[in-house]
Amino acid sequence: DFPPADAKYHNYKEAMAEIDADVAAYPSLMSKQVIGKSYEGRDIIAVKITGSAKTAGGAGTADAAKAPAKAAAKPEVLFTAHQHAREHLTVEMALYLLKEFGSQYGKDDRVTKMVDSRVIWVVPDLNPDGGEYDIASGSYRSWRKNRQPNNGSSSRGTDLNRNWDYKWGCCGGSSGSTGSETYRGSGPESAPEVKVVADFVRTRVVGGKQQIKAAIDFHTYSELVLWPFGWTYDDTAAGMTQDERDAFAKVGTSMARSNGYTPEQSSDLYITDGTIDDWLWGNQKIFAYTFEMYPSSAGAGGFYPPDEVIDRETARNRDAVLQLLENADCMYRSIGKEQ
Ligand code: 0X9
Ligand code: CA
Ligand code: ZN
Repeated sequence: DFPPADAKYHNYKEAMAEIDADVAAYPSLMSKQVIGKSYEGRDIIAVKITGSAKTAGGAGTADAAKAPAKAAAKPEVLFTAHQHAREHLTVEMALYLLKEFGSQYGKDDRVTKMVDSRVIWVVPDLNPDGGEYDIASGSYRSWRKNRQPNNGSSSRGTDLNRNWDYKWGCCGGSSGSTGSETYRGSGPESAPEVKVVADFVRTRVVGGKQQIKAAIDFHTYSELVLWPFGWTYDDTAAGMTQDERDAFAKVGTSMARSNGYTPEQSSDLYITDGTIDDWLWGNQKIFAYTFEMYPSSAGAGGFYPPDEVIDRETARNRDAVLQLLENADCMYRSIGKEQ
């Protein structure tokens, strides 16, 4: 388990219990679904959050009554956490979002409006096996990958954030060696955890249209707001027009102003291939960001900041998350090109 000094962090069982308690406390807003299983058989779950209030053009409005088939669907937004085992603060971020959306609904205007007008998906733990392995001995192991064995190797694990099916292994931003911290796996989506979440995202294509419009994948650390692409240094490329890049940068920079992070294209950090945000954008046209949370440096706690910072460092992203939700219906509005 977590060392006693960090007992406020939630291990897998505690996180699941907390989520069940939130769903039980706010049954009209939240529901939980098991979207699949990790390599070792742990449930990977998604929590759906949305209010019942009618929104413009939605079911129940005059427009909808006249043409029910054309009732506007609520834009959907996805928040994911814990691809990397040792980045435990990201699970706390997901738990914070559930608590905040549940407890502030009907109290805070921005939260109420977004919960009513969006469908919010939270996948709080993409790598439960790695997370549990990292804390199992009672002292941190600095584990990053999942816990899947590799054929012909004694080294376990795939880096989930190099295993997504977009330009997988294309560009020197991952490794083909099983022992590497950035091992990309034997093929795209070879990690069951990535397959489960990618399949879930694909189920949100309804009538040929991806319902999820925007996303944040939480990591630690460095205090960054990152946008695609990671596979190329170029700002624009096949699959990224100037307007798309500008909308990414505009909303990303504005989110970063609110939390004090540094905004940049993900390849400004280093080249990566097979990451979730490149796949969500390149394959699904979802405006996907990566947040690297607290701290800013290794010296300030690295992957293991003390549990005393959890409340402050999760609430720090409240405004940024609301900003993404508010922009999700039309990201191009941010650059004055509503379409
Ligand atoms: O290397 C990663 O996967 C991320 N950093 S971490 O320290 N959390 O491992 C950064 C990924 C940046 N690139 C993209 N988001 N594409
Ligand atoms: Ca402590
Ligand atoms: Zn990470």
